[in-house]
Amino acid sequence: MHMPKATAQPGKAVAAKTVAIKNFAFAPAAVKVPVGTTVTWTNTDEEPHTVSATSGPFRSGTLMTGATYRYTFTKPGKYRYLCTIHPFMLGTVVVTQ
Ligand SMILES: [Cu+2]
Repeated sequence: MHMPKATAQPGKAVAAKTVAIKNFAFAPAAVKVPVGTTVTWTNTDEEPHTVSATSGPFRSGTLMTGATYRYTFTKPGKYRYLCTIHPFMLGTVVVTQ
């Protein structure tokens, strides 16, 4: 059986600086931005979520419906993050030089 690939593969970073939080997922789940970019997350769900780096510098606190969180990436690297309320929600920001 040949299954179609999911459109939002966490490993495939797309160029974007806005991330929606919807249906208990980050969309897109992986983004790639140049250093110095401010990334904005917006919670469009009815549930609260967080944007929390797994071993890194940013931590949004609880985002209620409609709330946004912004973080400016000043160092290149790969930043993994999750929602601490729903730890199955995973995302990645790749920051290029
Ligand atoms: Cu969540």
